[in-house]
Amino acid sequence: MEPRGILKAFPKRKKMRTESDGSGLLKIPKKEKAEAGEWLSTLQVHVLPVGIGRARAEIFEKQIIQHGGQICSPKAPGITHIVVDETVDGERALRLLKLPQLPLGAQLVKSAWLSQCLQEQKLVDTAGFHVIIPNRFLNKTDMSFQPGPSGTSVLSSVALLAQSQEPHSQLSIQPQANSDDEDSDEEEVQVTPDDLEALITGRYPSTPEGDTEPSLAPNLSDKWVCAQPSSQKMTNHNLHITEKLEVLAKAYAVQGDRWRTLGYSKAINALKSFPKPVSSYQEACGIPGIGKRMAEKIMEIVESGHLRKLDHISDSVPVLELFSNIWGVGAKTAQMWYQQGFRTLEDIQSQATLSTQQAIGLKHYEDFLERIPREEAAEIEKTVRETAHTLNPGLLSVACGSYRRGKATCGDVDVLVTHPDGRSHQGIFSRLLDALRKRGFLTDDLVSQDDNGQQQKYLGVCQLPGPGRHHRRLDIIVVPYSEFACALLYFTGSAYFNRSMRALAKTKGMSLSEHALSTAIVRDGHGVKVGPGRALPTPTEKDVFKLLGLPYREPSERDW
Ligand code: DCP
Ligand code: MG
Ligand code: MN
Repeated sequence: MEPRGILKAFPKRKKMRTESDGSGLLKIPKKEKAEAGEWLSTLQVHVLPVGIGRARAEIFEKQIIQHGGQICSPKAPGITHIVVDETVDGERALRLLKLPQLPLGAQLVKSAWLSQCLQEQKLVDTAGFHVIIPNRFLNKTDMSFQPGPSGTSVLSSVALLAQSQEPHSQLSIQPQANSDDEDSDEEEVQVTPDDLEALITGRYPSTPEGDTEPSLAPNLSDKWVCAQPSSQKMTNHNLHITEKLEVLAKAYAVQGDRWRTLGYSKAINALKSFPKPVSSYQEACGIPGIGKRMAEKIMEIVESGHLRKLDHISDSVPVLELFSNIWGVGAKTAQMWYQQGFRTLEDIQSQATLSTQQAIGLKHYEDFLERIPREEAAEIEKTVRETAHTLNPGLLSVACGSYRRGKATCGDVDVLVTHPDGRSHQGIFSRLLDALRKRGFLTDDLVSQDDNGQQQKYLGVCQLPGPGRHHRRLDIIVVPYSEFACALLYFTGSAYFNRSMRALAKTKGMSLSEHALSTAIVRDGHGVKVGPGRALPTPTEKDVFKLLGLPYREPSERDW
């Protein structure tokens, strides 16, 4: 097996300069001093990650801190706002927060409020963003924070309340200061509100700049990945730079620093699509998505062929990457294991507590890291198809994902199953899996998901018969024929292509999912969906492209 990424890039580790801080992580930027930009300084916020997702919650928290606010526990005295996902109602929020009632002085608000604040770079009125709490959960002395019929804001009084109290610094998550750090990361990554928006809404613009204008511009093809054939992917004129930045990005990723990972990814994408090798500092700064600190790093590589920062990557990084490569293990678990003193897969095998999925991931560690030759992927798809045909010869089975995009090797095999009569797909899911198990083809199950509308999804492990066969990751989805085209489009990807297409749909007042392309989506003033819209008839993928005003792209041209 070919080792991946950091393992390969860093055969020998040098000692990390900032190791003494004991965190084992890359340096953390100094907290910016109080400035005019601290427009959230009156806030003490708790962000409930449920529904929002850990990544977004962390970005919210960092933004709050960056703009002078504080992050606190839900029970902290002086808490001003508890931010929850749109899908979480008041009662559930309190249950999840383990609060008997809303704390005195606190408001329970939807995350859209925070998004809006960050987007507008100011404290936005919470009116219209409150989460309704049943009366019995309200703090009796504090009924005022329930949105009144007039919808008037109580924000200013909350702000005053917060100001009148001592800061609860022990509760806030402050980035650690690193006083002797002359090479601080401040401003190194440029993450704009557009990036936040991209993360928040899943809208991902094709340009590194983050052109999110909802225009139907004639130069559509310049702006959207989904409008361009991937064969026209530009040559990367800055490979010598991006390959180094990618190592850093990966290091941040395995350390769970999604913020910097995002910033670096953005710069990398910008460099990759820049039409010439970057040769000056001014030129680098002029590229949208690249700030001064990043430009300095770029110039260091251009001028010296090296990036000193790479010499100071924590010793933990290759180990974290080793652990993160176990299927089902994320940055959090990897870090926990590192902190518990584990350094090798043998340590994990013998001492770590593993979930069922992680145990399967560990068992097939090497196999899962290896890409599947296209021919073998075809055999796997054929096995699924033939087994499906023993249940019903009319079933349609298509290998999607990277296979359908024509790649020479695939990370896994993604098989879509449906039936053209529109109903015979029903009940097939479990029968198909049973039949595949009976043949000894499926060896392990990772996820069986039944609750995605009418679609069912299975993630597991298979092995073709005969000697020397590896265990391979297999994904199967069973979908109703009415959703075939959108499911096929989704499952063919790439993921980046999908994000672009969904974002484009949104700008046209439509919504694209693995189920349907819908129109007349009703959104409130904050871009939050309030009505489901009407599913448009899309018998084929071509119809989806057409309805979005896009030229049709063959699967091989969607390989962004
Ligand atoms: N997908 C998506 N968004 C994600 C993950 C997946 O839209 N976050 C869609 C697009 C992918 C398809 O599902 O192409 C299959 O997912 P895979 O993870 O199997 O990705 P690929 O098949 O594209 O690549 P690989 O060769 O790594 O399997
Ligand atoms: Mg795949
Ligand atoms: Mn897959």
